[in-house]
Amino acid sequence: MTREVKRSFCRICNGNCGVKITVENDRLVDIRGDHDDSMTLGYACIKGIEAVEAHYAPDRILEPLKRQPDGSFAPIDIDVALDEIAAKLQSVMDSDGPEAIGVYRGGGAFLNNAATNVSQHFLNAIGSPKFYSTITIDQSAKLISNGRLGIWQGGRQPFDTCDVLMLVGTNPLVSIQGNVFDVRNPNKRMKEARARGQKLIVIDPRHTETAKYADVFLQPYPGEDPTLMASLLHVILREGWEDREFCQQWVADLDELRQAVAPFTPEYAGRRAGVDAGLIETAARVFALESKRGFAVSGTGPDMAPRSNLAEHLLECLNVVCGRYLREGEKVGNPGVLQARTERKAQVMSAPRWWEKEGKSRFGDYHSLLGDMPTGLLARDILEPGPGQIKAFICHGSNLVNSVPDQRKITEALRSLELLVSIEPYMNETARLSHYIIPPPMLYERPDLTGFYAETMLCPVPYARYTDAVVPPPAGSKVVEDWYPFWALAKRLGVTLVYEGTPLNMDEPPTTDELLSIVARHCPEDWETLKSYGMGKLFDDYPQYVQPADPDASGRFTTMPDDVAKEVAEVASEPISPDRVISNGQAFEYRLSVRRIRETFNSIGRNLKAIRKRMPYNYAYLNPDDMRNIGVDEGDKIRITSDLDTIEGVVKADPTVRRGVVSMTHGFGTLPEETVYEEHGSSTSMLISTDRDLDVINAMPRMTAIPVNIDRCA
Ligand SMILES: Nc1nc2c(c(=O)[nH]1)N[C@H]1C(S)=C(S)[C@@H](COP(=O)(O)OP(=O)(O)OC[C@H]3O[C@@H](n4cnc5c(=O)[nH]c(N)nc54)[C@H](O)[C@@H]3O)O[C@H]1N2
Ligand SMILES: Nc1nc2c(c(=O)[nH]1)N[C@H]1C(S)=C(S)[C@@H](COP(=O)(O)OP(=O)(O)OC[C@H]3O[C@@H](n4cnc5c(=O)[nH]c(N)nc54)[C@H](O)[C@@H]3O)O[C@H]1N2
Ligand code: SF4
Ligand SMILES: [Mo]
Repeated sequence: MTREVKRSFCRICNGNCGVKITVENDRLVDIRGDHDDSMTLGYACIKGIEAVEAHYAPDRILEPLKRQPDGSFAPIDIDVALDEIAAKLQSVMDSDGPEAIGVYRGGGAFLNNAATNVSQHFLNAIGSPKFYSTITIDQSAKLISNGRLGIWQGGRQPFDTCDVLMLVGTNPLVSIQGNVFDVRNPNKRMKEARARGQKLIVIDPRHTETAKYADVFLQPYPGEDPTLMASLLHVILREGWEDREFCQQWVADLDELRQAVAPFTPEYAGRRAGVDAGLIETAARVFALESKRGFAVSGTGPDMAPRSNLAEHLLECLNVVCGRYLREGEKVGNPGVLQARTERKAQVMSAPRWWEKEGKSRFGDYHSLLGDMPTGLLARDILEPGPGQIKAFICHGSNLVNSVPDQRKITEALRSLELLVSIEPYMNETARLSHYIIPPPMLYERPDLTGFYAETMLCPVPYARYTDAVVPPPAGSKVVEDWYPFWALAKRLGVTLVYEGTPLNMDEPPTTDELLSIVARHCPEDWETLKSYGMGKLFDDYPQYVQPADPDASGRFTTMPDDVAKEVAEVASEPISPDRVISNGQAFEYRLSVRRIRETFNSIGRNLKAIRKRMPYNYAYLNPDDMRNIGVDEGDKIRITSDLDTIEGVVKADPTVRRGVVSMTHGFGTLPEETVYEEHGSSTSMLISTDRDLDVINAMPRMTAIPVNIDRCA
């Protein structure tokens, strides 16, 4: 028997925690946080530690499968499968054009550097615009806010130089969201930041793990961030706490902003959002007057609520009016290691409004956003006949049935496809609807890099690390790397795959290492040198400083363009009914609020025994006072009903949840007609319509602040 300890890093989420892995006879036997990792300092969460079970779970797929007429799956040789898939794609293209072929990039693809963009390269090669991903059901409000407001080219002030952070609807101590916090061992970084004197303002309907450290905590109803952000701006501009010099130079329309937020007094916003008006004043004071550096930033809370684009816009206006950006001569936190550096100048790029120049969706006044079609309309794009209807679809690393809102509709759409291919390691509900399943190696079975996607945003320092595969795939398995089906299909269709700008040789497949070396082509050191740093490297010998503005720099932030002004006015004219929400003509007493849990990553982890022992299903977390009102005890089963559908949940008493809110995570449940709560949990996506309540531009569905009623199951 051989037994050795190897080092690598986890890639289940963006944390990239360094790990020490015990390997016996080419099998993982133990994973733990690596205290010698200079970035993550020994941190690893339960998902990372339980990755051993994930690699050898009974529902893992180890060879390509084809669905049979009776619904069962039979093994198929990979080349035969790819021949059949290519033939079908060709016939769909011949009859309906390339736009009848779509792909989806899910979380499983994002955390795999060699394959992150390959599905998009494939669509480019065949000439189809039908690229869908999780982005437009996540935080694409941030892109729209940049697109309408403008972008400061110097970037954000680095985390460790901030004396204040305002975190709105994000819980980085659990979600490990790098764009809002330093998540390299987040608990430790939090304590360090507190010791440095960094102030923390948290706005969340739940008194979260992160909120426990807050100096100022606002606990609003979900869905009231536009009101709250407008009110914070109201106070700052009323008191003259804005950075006047910065605004004079870089903001085109401060008076329009001042006028637009005038109705949003703290008393009004407080009444509407259910928070104390005095706390709104305090939050504004701590952020704008008592601190000089730092930023306001959000997570999925505001970005999944109704009017997410407006919430995000007004939130970023806080940073604009306070001038909270890096200035000329200051050092950029992470200029990027793997990605090409961008020019950092102390000036504004005027609102680019990319979508106005991009393709439109087939439905309504919605657009693709930097190449991403709105996932809120994916089911319609599959179901509704007409030119451009999607007939064949490749799902890369996503559990669409559980993750796309409006579960019944997306399930119906996937079932109607002429061809559905899943590149997926598990027999989950989406795989079960597929005609072909192509299983890839799991994370410790392939070489990889720390994340290059949005690296300057997600990692606070310029760091990169390579890992080799730690173990081979299980003996006898026939898995292929995630990128391979795309290369092999392109070859069969007679097109060249242009990979990150580099046309690939279509005679011989590349190796994953070759692809990773293309990904790393901008690294200041060569590929072999980068690989040789076993524990990775902090590339701090190559600093970047913000350059002066161009002498004729004419870009300005636009805080109140007409579309934003119209949305603000609409919010101001809405009737206030804090404890009763009217949605599509019906009255509701509660709002379902989105949240992450430590034990699962979207739908990943539900299949593991160790996880289910701790988290048997997705609980409905309720405030004990509300439980008394409804007449339920902990452990009772309730029905949660929105204007679309009903799901079940088992109640967990949670005094950290504000009254009027039920806090529940997504990613549980299975096919709608098969769901047994005790076995699968339930899918909150069933409660979300994609036929109505979509936000402007990106068709973002209402995924939090969902009006619901609750009653006890008999
Ligand atoms: N363990 C774990 N980590 C994850 C994931 C996971 O599933 N599990 N998912 C990953 C993914 S895909 C993403 S996108 C990120 C998301 O990362 P985060 O955005 O940090 O996700 P959450 O931890 O759910 O934090 C969202 C917070 O918003 C609050 N909230 C809900 N509705 C509202 C609202 O209307 N307004 C305000 N102000 N707050 C609201 C919730 O109470 C919750 O505390 O996490 C990633 N990390
Ligand atoms: N109701 C509701 N819906 C939501 C959300 C919500 O908060 N509430 N959150 C939304 C957000 S922010 C996101 S990002 C999406 C996430 O949506 P998805 O990306 O669909 O999330 P997962 O369910 O984690 O699916 C990832 C899949 O990738 C597979 N996988 C893991 N590793 C690999 C790999 O190496 N290769 C391949 N090919 N596959 C792999 C996993 O087995 C899993 O099936 O969900 C969105 N949907
Ligand atoms: S936080 Fe957990 S899931 Fe994320 S990288 Fe670290 S160990 Fe993996
Ligand atoms: Mo996400």
